[in-house]
Amino acid sequence: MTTSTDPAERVHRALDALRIELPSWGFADTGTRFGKFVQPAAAATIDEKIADAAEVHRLTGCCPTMAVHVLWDFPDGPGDVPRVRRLAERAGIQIGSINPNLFEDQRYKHGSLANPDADVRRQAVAHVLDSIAIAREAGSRDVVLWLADGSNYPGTAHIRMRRRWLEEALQEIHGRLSAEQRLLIEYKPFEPAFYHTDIADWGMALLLARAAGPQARVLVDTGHHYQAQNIEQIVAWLLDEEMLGGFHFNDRRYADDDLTLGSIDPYQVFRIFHEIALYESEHPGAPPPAYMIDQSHNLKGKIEAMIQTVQVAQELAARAALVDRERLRGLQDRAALVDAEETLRRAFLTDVLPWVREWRRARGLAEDPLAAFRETGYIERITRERSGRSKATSSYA
Ligand code: RM4
Ligand code: MN
Ligand code: MN
Repeated sequence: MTTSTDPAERVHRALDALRIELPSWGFADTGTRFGKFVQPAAAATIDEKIADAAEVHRLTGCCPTMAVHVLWDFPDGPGDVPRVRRLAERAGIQIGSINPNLFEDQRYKHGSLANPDADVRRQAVAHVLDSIAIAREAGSRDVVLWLADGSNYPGTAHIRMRRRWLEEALQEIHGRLSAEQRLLIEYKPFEPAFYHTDIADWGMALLLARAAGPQARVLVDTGHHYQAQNIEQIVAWLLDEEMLGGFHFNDRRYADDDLTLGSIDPYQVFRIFHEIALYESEHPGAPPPAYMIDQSHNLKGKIEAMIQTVQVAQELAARAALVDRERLRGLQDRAALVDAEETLRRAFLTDVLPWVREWRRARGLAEDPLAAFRETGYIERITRERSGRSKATSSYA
């Protein structure tokens, strides 16, 4: 298929197609297991998180949805959903993916959906079923499952039995999805479990998604890999299997650090976007993966960090759109190694900012969203409004 050679047009098209979901927990005070540095402007309620996410969307034009964490954002259960849904819509955004919480309750000490105790498994399933009901009520498509399940000491868990229990639970959960809903299964190699994790990598997540049913897909959190893992290859394989559901964007230097996307290895993010762009050019009409940010900044200003992350994603997706894929294909076939690599690298090194700015202007957006945010006085206003009032705990760390 022929692709435009005009770089501006390629960039504009890529940006038109890119939607990025913001995490509600990214606007709240979070920390590490050693402590929390609170920010007076941090959001404490779902109302405040919606206001902050809407502000990011207003400035960037590409973040129309906000992911929620059931326990932190709907502590009173489904009853609050219609109000929150209306609130989001009035603010110009929508409720995005729904994240059940299967890791905080004391009963999950030895796992949730893979717990050896059938009662605990039933309670965990019930929570996910409630979350599916919340998703339906909220008008959101994706339910994202991340499990802390695992064990800490060799010999203490029956690894294969836990897999069976997990499969059974996922099948039951899948059976409750409505036709337009999806179940996204997230993997993570370790932490909080330090000996074995029940869904430790993309292969396990893929097998479980297949066992769960046709509306289940794999979610790739970019921070949930070991140091040397080739994430773009995982992405390419999942695309090839039609099993890539979406992403949690962040970067990592050591483990699950939740650093800003592309702050450590922007080339990695570019290569991921390239694999997706390549696949999409070969499969026109294929549904795009859900792009979600999963970062909770302990030290950076939360809204600024989100705007910065969105910009990084846009710039790297724009660069990936510039790869001359037809030429690359020919070079690969001839094993023209240096020229093939240079084709990729040159696109990565292209300064796309002028075209990104042009795109923003053409869509009535601020050319420099971060500068525009600082001019609004929003942060000063919420700092005044929010400081001093007592904060309900609204996130995990
Ligand atoms: C995990 C994972 C999940 C997130 C939890 C709180 O590390 O990234 O996506 O929901 O943290
Ligand atoms: Mn995640
Ligand atoms: Mn994580």
